[in-house]
Amino acid sequence: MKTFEGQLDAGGLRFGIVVGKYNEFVTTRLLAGAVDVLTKAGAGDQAIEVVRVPGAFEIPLVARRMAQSGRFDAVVCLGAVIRGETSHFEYISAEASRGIAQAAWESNLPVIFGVLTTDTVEQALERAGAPERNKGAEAARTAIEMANLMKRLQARGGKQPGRNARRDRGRKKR
Ligand code: INI
Repeated sequence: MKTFEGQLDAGGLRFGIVVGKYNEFVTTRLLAGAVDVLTKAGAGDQAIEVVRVPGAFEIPLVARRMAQSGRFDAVVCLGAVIRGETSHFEYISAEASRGIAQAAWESNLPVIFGVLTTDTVEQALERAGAPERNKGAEAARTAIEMANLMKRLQARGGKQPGRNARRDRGRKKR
């Protein structure tokens, strides 16, 4: 039986990070956690590019653009959506998660969900603290593992779905 798994070695890999500025007191900690993991795993400073967006709702558009640029091996999405008094929370968190997943599908690249969705500020801070509980650090580890896994699967050969696989599905081959 053959088993494929991605290693936690970021050497030679390039990463895009999209981070929301909303609830910045949380997202700066997520960003620090992610950069720390990437750097310690061997990613050079030049191999990491950070783009700041207003809030979690804006993350998918930029994540997709970065993922489709061909300049990265994975894109890490970081944000903090904290439940308030209104249903705004539901819309933003649903769109962020759906859009991030879609960005991965449409670009055929790992686009990692590192967006906190919590009821309280305390819960958000708890998940943006120490490295072992930091959602940004976790997302970065996932990005490294997935980038390496995708490279392995690519090296194994076989037909890779194109960037526009979803659009092309059902189209007649000429
Ligand atoms: N954006 C967040 O990232 N987190 C939140 O908790 C949040 N809340 O609660 O409103 C939030 N709102 C802004 C949103 O992401 C967009 O930037 C805004 O709606 C403009 O499109």
